[in-house]
Order: sequence, then C-alpha cells, then structure tokens
Amino acid sequence: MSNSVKTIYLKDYQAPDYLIDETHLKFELFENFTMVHAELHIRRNPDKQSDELPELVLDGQELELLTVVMDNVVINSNSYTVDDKSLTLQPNKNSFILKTTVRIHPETNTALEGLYKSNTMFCTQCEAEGFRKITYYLDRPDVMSKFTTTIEADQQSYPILLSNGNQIASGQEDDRHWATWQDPFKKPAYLFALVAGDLWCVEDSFTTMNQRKVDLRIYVEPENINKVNHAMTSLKNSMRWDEEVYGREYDLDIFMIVAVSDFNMGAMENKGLNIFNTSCVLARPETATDMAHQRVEGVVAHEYFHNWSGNRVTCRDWFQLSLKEGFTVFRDSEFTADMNSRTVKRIEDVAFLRTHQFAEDAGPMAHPIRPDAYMEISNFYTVTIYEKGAEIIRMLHTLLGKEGFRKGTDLYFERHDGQAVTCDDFVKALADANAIDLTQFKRWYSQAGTPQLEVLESYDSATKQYHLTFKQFCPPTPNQEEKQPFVIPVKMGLLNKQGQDLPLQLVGEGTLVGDVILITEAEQTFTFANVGEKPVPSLLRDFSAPVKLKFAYSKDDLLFLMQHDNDGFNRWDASQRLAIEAIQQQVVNYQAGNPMVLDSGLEKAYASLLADSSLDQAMVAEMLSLPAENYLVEISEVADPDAIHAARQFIRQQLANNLKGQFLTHYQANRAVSQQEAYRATADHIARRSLQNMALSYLMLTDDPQVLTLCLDQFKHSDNMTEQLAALTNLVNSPYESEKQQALVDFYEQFANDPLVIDQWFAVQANSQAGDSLARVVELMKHEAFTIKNPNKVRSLIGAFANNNLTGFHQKTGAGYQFLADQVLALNTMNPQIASRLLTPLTRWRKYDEERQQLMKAELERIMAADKLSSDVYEVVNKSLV
Ligand code: B3K
Ligand code: ZN
Repeated sequence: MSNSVKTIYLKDYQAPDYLIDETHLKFELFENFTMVHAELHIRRNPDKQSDELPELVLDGQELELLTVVMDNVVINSNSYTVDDKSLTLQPNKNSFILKTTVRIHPETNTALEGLYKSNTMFCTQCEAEGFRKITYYLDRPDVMSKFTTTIEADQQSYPILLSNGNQIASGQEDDRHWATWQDPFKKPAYLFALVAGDLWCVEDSFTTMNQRKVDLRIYVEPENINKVNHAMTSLKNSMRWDEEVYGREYDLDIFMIVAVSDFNMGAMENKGLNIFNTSCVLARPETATDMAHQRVEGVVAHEYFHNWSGNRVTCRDWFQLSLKEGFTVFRDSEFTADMNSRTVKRIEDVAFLRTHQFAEDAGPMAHPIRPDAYMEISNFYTVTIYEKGAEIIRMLHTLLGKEGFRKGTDLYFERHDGQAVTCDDFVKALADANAIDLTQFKRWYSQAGTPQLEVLESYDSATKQYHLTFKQFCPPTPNQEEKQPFVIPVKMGLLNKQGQDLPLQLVGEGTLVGDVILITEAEQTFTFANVGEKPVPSLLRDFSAPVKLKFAYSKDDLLFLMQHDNDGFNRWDASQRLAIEAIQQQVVNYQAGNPMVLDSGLEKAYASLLADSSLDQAMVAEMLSLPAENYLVEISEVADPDAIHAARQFIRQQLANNLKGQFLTHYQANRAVSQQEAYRATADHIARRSLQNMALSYLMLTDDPQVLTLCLDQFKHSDNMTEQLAALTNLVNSPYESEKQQALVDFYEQFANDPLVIDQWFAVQANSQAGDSLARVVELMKHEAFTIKNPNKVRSLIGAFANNNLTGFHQKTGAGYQFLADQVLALNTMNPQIASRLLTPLTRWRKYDEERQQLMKAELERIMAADKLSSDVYEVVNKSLV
C-alpha cells in the first residue's frame, strides 16, 4: 500500500465535471451493519463544457455496493467499475438521478472517520475525506449540495436522531423510529453529520440581532448532563461577539452540539450540528481545570465562528484549508482576548507558536500555510495551517487597521457567500475593500519557514538621529531553497530613560503607520529624528509578525523593558529572554561539568516582580514561568535534553530557595482567597489561582515539610480541579514517595467514573520527572481505565510522555523511541490519523546529538519497513527520512 500513495498537487486542480444539486440520504442503523441509500441529483458542471459526456467518478472507500440505479434503470455491474477508492460510470445525459445502496460497518470502524460508534451512540466525522466512507459521492469541498437525511433506528437504544438543519418529519413503526432532517444551505459533504443515541440535552435560546429566536441544544450522555453550562454560556457569548465584531448573524433556527468520547480531534463544525470531543464541552469546577474551561470556551467559539468562516464561505480544495482555519483561529483568539485578558492570551498563543510551529517550520514536514502538495490531507491539520495561518491574518488586521479589516471581511462574506473559494479570493476581497496592493504580502501564503529578523541600532547624538537596520533571512525548507523578502509589520516603540515612549518621527525612506513600520526588503534602514537620547527599542510589540527577532539587548535593557515597556507582551518577552540566557549559560556549565550558578539579575528581576503589588497577577505568573523545555529544545542548535532539564531545574531550585519568603506570602494570600470565595472561571480568579499554583510549584522544590503540609491540604481540601490537580502534579514530582502514591490512589478513587479526569491522572504520571517514567507509562497502558482505542487516552498517556517528558522520552538507551514506534505501529491500522500525529516527536530527530539521531532514525526506518502502512503514517515517515 505504501508505495501506491500518490502526491496531489495544487497546480493540478480542476473544477469538477459534475455537480450534485440535491443529496437525499437514508440510513438504516442496525447493530451489525448500516444500510445507506443515496439519491443524488447530478448534472454536468456548466463551467466545464466539452462535446463528450465525461465519466462520472465517485469517491468511495470500504463500501459494499449493493445496487446502482440511474434514472430508475438498474445498472448492472458490467456497466460500472468499482475499485477500492471509486465507482466509475458513464452517464448518457447531462442531468440524471443516481441512486445507490451500500452496506457499511460503523460498529467496527476504529479509525473514527466516516460513520462510527462512540460508546453506544452512532456519530460521524467527515472532514476532510470521511464522507466517502459513508456512500459513493463527489467528496470534494467545491461540490456543494442541499442535503435531506432520514435516519431510522431502534427507538429504545437510539431515541435521539439528529442531522444537519431542521427536522421536517418523523415517525414510528414497531420498535423502530425515524426522523428526516433538511439543511436549507448548500454544503460540501465534509460538513455532513449524523448522530443517533440515548442522549440528554440542555436547552437554551439566543435572540439574534434581527430578533430571530434560535434554539440552542447541547446533547451529552446522561451522566454528563451537569457539565454543560460553561459550554452553553460560551456559545451564547460567541454568537453575540460575532454579531458585534463581524456583523455575522446565525442563520438556522436551531444550533446543536453533541459531545462524544471517541474523537480524533477537538471538535467539528458540521452545519447546525457540531460534534465535539467531550474534552472540549464538559467543564465544571470540580472536574475541569481553568485551562480546560478556557479550552471549552475557545473551541465552542471556534466551531461556532466556522458557520461563516468555513461553512457559508468554504474552501475550493484542501490546499486552501488555512482560508477557514487560519481565519477562524484568529477570530477565536480575538474572542478569547475580549472575554479574558488580552495580554495573557497573546502570551499563551505566542509561546505555543514558538514552541510547536517554529519547530514544525524547521523540520521535515515544513509547509507554507497554503501547501502546494500533499499525500494525505489529514496530515495537514497542522500548527502551521492553524496557528501560523492565524498570525498571517493578524498581520493583515495590523496592516489594514480594525475598520479596514472589517470592510475587507464584509466584502469577502458578501462576495463569496455560498461559494467554495481560495486564499487568493480572501486576500483580494481585503485588498479591493481597502484599495491596497497585497501582492508581496501574499508570499506568506506560499513560502514556508520562519524568517529571522536581525536588527542593528546606531545612535548619533549630534544629529539626534536613531537608526535601525533590519535584515530578514528565511532558512531553506523542503523544496524551497530561496525565499523572497516578506512584508513584515513591526510594531514598535522607543523608550527614553524614564521608560516612556518617545514620539516616532521617521525621516527618509520607509513606511510608518501609527506605531508600525513595514519591512519589505531583505535589508532596510529606518531613521528616526528628534531622538534626544539613546533609546531602548521595544520591537515587535504584541508579536506583530511570526518571526525570530534578533537584537543584542543587554541584560540591563531587558530588565528595563521588563519593568517599563508599555506593551505587556514585550514585558513578558524581555523576562523570557533573560531567563533563556540564564538557562543557556547553565546548559554550557552542565555540559562542561562546571558548577551551575544562578544569575543574580534574574533573581533580582523575579524578586521585584513578586514585590510589585500593582502588577496584574496573571502577568506575574506568566513572567515567573521559565520557558518550557520544548521551547529550549527548539532554540538549541543541538538540543541536549539532560542538560536542558538540569539547567532549568537548577534555576527553578535556586529561585525557590532564595525567594521562598515571597513565594510563601503570595501562596498563602491567594490560597486564603480560594478558600473563601466560590470558584469562578473569570480572568481575575484564574489569574489568582495561576499565581498561587506557580508559587506552590516553586515552594515544593524547597524540601520543606511545612510546604508539603500546605500542598497536601490543597490536594485534599480544594473545591476545584485547578487547585487539586496542581497539588497532585507537585506531589507526583516530589521526593515524598508515600504521599505521592497515596495521592495517586486517592485521586483515582475519587474520579474513577470520570474519564476526562482520569485522562489528567494519566498525563500527570506520563509527565513525571521520576526516573522510571517509561516503565510507569508501560504499566499504565495495562490499567483498567486505559484503552488504545480512545484518542483522548492515547494523547494523555502516550502523547504526553513523548511530547512533554523530555528526559523520559529521550533517555539515552533509545527505549523511549522504541516504545513510541511500537505504539505508532499498533495504531497504524486501527486509527491512522492518531498514529500519524503521535509520530511528531520522532520527526524532530535532526535536533539532537548524533547518537540520539541514529536511534530515532532507526525507529523511523523500522516503521517504514512495516507492512501495510497507512498513507497518513507513510507520508510523515517518508518525509522525515529524506
Ligand atoms: N475542521 C475541524 C478539523 C477536522 C480535522 C480532520 N482531520 C475542526 C476545526 O478546525 O474546527
Ligand atoms: Zn477549525
């Protein structure tokens, strides 16, 4: 199979020969099989005329074809061809009705793509190419059709029958019942959804800006009915926000969300019937952390926003995926920023981008946000398409300004409503609405890699001129040696000695709009006039472009920016640069066998952060958290996992010892409030808890029995998961063996009936810094609560270990690599998408020393040599070994 995997190119795109105006589906659901009857109203694509009628090639996989009828004439099997990917027919008319019946097996579908079962319910996942596992179809996003769907099933086992749109009929016969749903909006097959099960729902309503009442329903399995309030509130907030910020109103009379336990990703935006991973819907204080609450809010918003950016205006082909994903991530991150703390959200997003997307951009799977080739589209739901895609949209927002951007999106939605379009169409709408040329900007769509932006300064006190020279360079990526200069908006300020922003007055060449300068050349100098003293530049404020900024800041500059910059993001960034420098020096000491030392500047900076009561607690917590190990890997030439871990840990330890008093004061003050006030998932409460837990994690390094008592108290007597899980995490990483074991047992007993909490329990152990973590993970795979068939379990145990447990995964014996490869092979046939995702850490082999490289490569080669590799796994392994 592996060598039959083909590469698909954007340049080969052809409009479809046929269109499907109407799609009528009937599902008969049974325990051992499902019958799917499809009636397709097909006609030739008027835009593609030729003399002869072309063949009709319908996509279909794993379908048992029973009948084919064209315009009421049964077609016998001599008149069509079927292979494992398609059904080919020769039509004799320009328009006709094609009816097919197929038998499928959702009950044995472990790939969780197409129609499958999660626990006892039936559900679907069709994006990107899952619909072809349901029936023969033109399974491509530029074929948009009006769907009518009838579902018939056993009444007792499946009392709830749902599909897209509005329910228009229903009935009952003996022990079976049926319901018919109709979606008035044309849509591609990837947005089709079906659910059948024994579900309960919470109902609410939303009145739109034009006073239309929309029914809102969130369906869950009965035991989860008390965990949907947060998702419902998030949904209503999202609907209001999209009206206020984008002028977008919801368009059906009903909006439904269904939560399922077995789901390959977070959620799916099917028209009117979103299907969610339970982890992105269910949240209540006792079982979900603050982070989980925020994830629910963000994902609910993301899927809801797709109703316009994705569904009403969809993608022409899958190369355009970022058209809907980048834009929608930008929309949801702005929503979250408006609902919570804007600066904290920006910090979190940038930390994520730098750790994960920069690493992807520097690795074998690097691709532009609009790729020009792929083998398996499922492999392209990446941090590049999503998160870098969102950064590109953010830059457009910066370039056009709030009003200009809104004019652009208004034109985009108006011009392309009901169409399947391209990234070019999106940029053109923005350009047309603002009469601006975005030709050069579009290089961000076609060139992969993270540009480096090196900045040099010079100050002339005689002329009072300050010069900044920018040099951009983008390293080569697979199939792209040379890059053209990007348009890079740099939001900036020049700080005087008092820490105030000087007015920016540009002289000579270059563009300055507000506080944003535009870099367009490979090398470019900007001159600022009337600068009375040598300033400290604050560059790339708010992280205005996804680049690696290099500027030779002195330690004093960084300390100064940390305290004075009026851009919160850059204050945090200065703290990170300072910490990185301190850690990297200790990496060198560790490797040379020299004693490690704590930089006094860093300690002083942390002490003053802790002493400054005027600061936002969330900001203090962000600034006190050292850069993640994974990020330290990403910025290393050759990453040494043991040295990185030891250096970072050493600094944490020293800070803990030296600033113990201050940490304790913050801890106790915040813990006291937590004990008095009921939990709320609001920004101020979250900020307080994150500082409290940050302080606790430092304090636990001081080996003080009194701190252990505090930690145990927090573990046992918290009314919320944020505090309880933080305490558990600290215990698991502590030297207090018996307390740790007891806490793990108690936690499991307390939450054994809540799979999402048990996922956390697995993850905490997978991330454990105890030396035997791999053995523990292997043992936990045999635990009664673990099953490799459930993606959440795989992610929380295997994924957490391989991605986050740096020293455990990269142990020198190669046992971590071998373990991961074994799991990839086990999942390859069972669930190719999950198998392929799990591979990510192995694809980064070039980052490590020669010995580890060999060990990692050997595992990739072992996977490559295996029988029957899925296209998903094949593509990633193949590209990683090139
Ligand atoms: N559009 C879906 C992702 C589908 C992934 C298919 N392998 C979720 C989202 O981005 O909203
Ligand atoms: Zn999305």
